[in-house]
Amino acid sequence: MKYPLYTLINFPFFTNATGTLTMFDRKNIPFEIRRVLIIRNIKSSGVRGGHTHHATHQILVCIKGQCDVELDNGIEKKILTLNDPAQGVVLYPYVWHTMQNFKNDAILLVFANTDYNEKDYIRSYDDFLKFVKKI
Ligand code: T46
Repeated sequence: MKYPLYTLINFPFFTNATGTLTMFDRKNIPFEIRRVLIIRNIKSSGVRGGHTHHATHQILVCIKGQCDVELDNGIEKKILTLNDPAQGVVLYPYVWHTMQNFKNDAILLVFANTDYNEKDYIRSYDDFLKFVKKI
């Protein structure tokens, strides 16, 4: 396997009497950010993702509510529950990822290291399995 199945990043946070501030700084982000996405208004029965990328690295953070992310490198699978705005999961290329079981008006924040390009996506699971055999 060229990439790990996933990596978790713990971001620093600071709580005082009036609230909590979480810092996403370049010391903790292992790539240069080219895009930031927010995914919100997600139906609890919704399923997002269901694809992978040729080149894009991303960090997925559930900044409100909760969701499950299933990670699959064609050999190994892992389901992580995300519900901590100070914890991000790195989504590597050629790791199929699917987000579901959204709770409490979940909001996802995603950092990506590429410009948007639909050609970078693999949206067919069968194609994904063919690619992972080659890398
Ligand atoms: C991912 C997960 C974690 C754009 O126009 N620009 C963009 O930068 C992106 C990411 C998407 N779009 C358009 C393409 C689709 O018409 O927004 C629409 C929804 O995209 P998608 O169905 O890919 O959304 P998700 O939530 O399934 O996946 C997103 C990211 O696309 C993807 O990179 O890994 O979040």
